[in-house]
Amino acid sequence: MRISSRHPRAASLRTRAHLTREMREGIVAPEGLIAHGRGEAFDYLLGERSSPSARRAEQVAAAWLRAARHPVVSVNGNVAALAANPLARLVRALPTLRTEVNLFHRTPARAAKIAARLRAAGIRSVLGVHPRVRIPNLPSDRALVDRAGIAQADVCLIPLEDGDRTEALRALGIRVISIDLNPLSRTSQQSDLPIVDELTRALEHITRSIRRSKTPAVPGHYRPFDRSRALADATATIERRLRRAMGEAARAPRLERRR
Ligand code: PTJ
Repeated sequence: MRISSRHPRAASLRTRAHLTREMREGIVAPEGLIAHGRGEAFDYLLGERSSPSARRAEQVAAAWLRAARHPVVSVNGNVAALAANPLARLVRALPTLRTEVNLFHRTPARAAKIAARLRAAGIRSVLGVHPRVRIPNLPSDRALVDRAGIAQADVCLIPLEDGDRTEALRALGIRVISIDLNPLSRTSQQSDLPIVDELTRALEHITRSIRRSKTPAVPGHYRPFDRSRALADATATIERRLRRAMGEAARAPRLERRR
């Protein structure tokens, strides 16, 4: 399908078409399309831009990743399809960051395809294709982790995650940084550092902040972060935008009914 660049939602339509192709290729799970729709709805409510509060969270995330001894980013089908290149730039900016494929709807073939996609983007070492360790008390395949990756992580960046695993990672003492446009999701609510922003924007901001940092990080020293404030800021943004839209709707002239 040809998408006219004059269409007011051309970028959104292109992303949808891309994800649909990636679903047919076996990178994205069918459920990933639904997850994307949910994300888009929240991005719409948040104004489709990174709020000052999200930008602050992204700066602290950069500092935490730099301060970590074993930072790991967890990658699912949607993340590989939407952000393989931004992820590769992040890994180049922070070579200690390990990349691990971790899937909810796991098949060996899908894990291998996603790893190949990440390698093609320039990430040389991709973990999680043959995971041998299980996170305790987690029934889904997301419990399967790599011995050299999440199994020894101290800070884990988890974009588009589910709440159960966020809780399970925290129970292991891992600091969790989430990227999720829904401030009400269990992931955002459970995360140590919830970034309520769109995936590709968030990754670019974290990478930029890492590149700009001048002083070396002190391993194991983490800047404090007010997670409740970050979540309250995001819900306040949504509330403000909805109130404004309701005011505008009330002031708009009614269309005359044709008889
Ligand atoms: O590839 P798999 O098999 O691991 O499956 C991945 C999905 C995404 C299908 C799986 O993790 C899932 O079902 O996720 P959920 O529970 O739907 O959660 C996804 C969350 O990500 C939702 O809260 C969305 O609002 C959010 N989200 C979706 N797209 C984006 C996003 N957040 C930031 N940026 C996005 N582009």
